[in-house]
Amino acid sequence: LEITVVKDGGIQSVDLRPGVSDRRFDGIGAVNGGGATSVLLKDYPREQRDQILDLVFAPKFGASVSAMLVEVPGDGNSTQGSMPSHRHTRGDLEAHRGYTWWVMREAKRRNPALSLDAVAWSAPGWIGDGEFWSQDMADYYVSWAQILRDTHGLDLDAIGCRNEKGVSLHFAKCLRAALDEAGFGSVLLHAFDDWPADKFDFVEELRRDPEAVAAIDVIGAHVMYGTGVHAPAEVREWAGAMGKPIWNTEDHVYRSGYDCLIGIVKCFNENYLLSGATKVVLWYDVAGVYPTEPYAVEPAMIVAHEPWSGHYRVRDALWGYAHYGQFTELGWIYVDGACTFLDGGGSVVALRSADGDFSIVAETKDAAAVQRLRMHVPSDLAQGPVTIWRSDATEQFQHLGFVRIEDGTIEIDLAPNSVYSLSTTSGQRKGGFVDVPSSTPFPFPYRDTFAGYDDPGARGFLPRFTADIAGAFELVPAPGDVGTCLRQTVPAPTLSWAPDWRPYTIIGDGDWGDYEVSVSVLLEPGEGAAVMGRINHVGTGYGFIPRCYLFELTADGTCRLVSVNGKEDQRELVGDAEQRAVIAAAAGDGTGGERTLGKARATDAQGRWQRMTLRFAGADITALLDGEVILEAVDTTH
Ligand code: 147
Repeated sequence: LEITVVKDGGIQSVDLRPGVSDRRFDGIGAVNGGGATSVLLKDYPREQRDQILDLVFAPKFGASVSAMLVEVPGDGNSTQGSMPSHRHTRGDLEAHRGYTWWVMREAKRRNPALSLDAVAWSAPGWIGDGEFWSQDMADYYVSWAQILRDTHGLDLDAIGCRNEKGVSLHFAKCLRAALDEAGFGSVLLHAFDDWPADKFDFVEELRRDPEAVAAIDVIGAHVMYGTGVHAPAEVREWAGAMGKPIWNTEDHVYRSGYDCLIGIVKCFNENYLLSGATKVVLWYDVAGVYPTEPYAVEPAMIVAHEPWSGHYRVRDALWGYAHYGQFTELGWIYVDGACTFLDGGGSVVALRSADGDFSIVAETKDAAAVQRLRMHVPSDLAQGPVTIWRSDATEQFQHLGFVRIEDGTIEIDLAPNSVYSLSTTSGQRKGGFVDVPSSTPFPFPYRDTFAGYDDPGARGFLPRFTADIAGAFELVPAPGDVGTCLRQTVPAPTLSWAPDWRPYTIIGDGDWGDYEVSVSVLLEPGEGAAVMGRINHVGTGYGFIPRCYLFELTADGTCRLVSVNGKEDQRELVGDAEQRAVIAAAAGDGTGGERTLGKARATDAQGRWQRMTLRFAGADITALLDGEVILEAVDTTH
């Protein structure tokens, strides 16, 4: 391969001739999950739901991503919330539970070429009797992929071992064997999708283990953009020689406005230039979560907090994906002679199709002045007009027009802090919808009796507008044949990605102050239930102890009024194994910042429906049981 970077009179040249080491492009895209990120998306009116999905997945329309990575639901909290498992218990197997199947079907229906990748954050507690790296987990993955294939008609392209929880070569071998045996021989296995600075260290151990080398097809790692930690040269050389691509299975661009757009392009370019990563997915696609939940806005391309109104908002970020997504296809080849950093700040990545189309994506985030770029186009590439699309701080994803290739050369001036996509392909457009409903608050008063939920459709047995933070609150027939009720269906603590606390689900508006919330509950022996209110915090993403008031009733008749004060410092503690253990311990003792404001006894607490109510009026916090005040407190914490 010859890289020609000619500097003459301030012009930088790139050469589109193919080189011998040019790698296959495996896609750009986003993660769905790693948090219950689509929980409110499923509840949108069909029209707006379709619009949002079109904006992310439809080819040549919006972001037009080529790769999707989903969380394999595992009942445990995985940042914002939890997604219900297809196997709550060893004997359980449910092919329609949850909304991940639905969102994958919708994505793939819009773009049949979309690549589907999956990995688990959490897993049900029965797995491996508490050990994630187990045959149970390999079988769990396979049963999930079978449902995806056999019930939902979708083929997985790739799968990981576990999101960000260390290394087990033994597990990778088990999973490979289980996949092969079930007819998933062509599903690529990536490992180990971790993020600390030592995330590539396992490659050394891997190289000494031929069976593991055979099992793992792709070296996957997270978070390389802006960290200074890239795939080391030895890893790149070895992986290249072994024919194993390097993928960034989760990167982050936490920025607002246009800064996020250009950051995304820079992130994609730099992942290739610095790490040789041929697929990059960013966390995460659509913010179908409550604003009270962590990471509710910044990383997403679309903010969809309001299923009741249908209101949603497209962030500039989406057009960052579009600069790649509308100009490339899976299976294109990087043209290394035209992939480079720019002398005056910025970067260029070029890709070509098998039949001679090419696209160039450039960003000049760090440039101070205009730079002239000259591109040499060999005669075996398309010579047709080259379309140019640009984003800058003023206007995003704008069609500038066409340039001609003259004497095998194109020249273009790149303004600073701008993004350019050039291509011989056509059909790009800035898709969008004009009739997006305006924003309205959560309906008040609000009541749901869980009637009329006959079609599992997108919702997979979950009700409207609840967002499970941990556990799974599913629609089930109510005992005594009195319609439908909600039941928390996760029977044991999970192998949670975020340190475990207790199962809870939220609904409503975090800004409500004085109001009343009530729920009818039926307790069986040994059970308990609580109604929570003034929830203004549901954790940081690495711990999900809320800040709220909680009125709890257990089947033995114990009533408690509690103030829960989840610690703000959970986020700072992330990243250090020892500190993570401290958080886990704090949460695991069940106290997690809990302060009991009052205690009482109820008679007849089990075996009958009774109404639990929490009432807020300023500092007066009142708990009622079947309409009678049972506990009162004066407190101003929340
Ligand atoms: C990632 C998770 O995989 C996502 O589910 C989400 O929680 C995301 C939020 O930033 O983070 O996990 C990471 C945790 C810590 C780092 C990177 C990724 N880190 O400190 O670099």
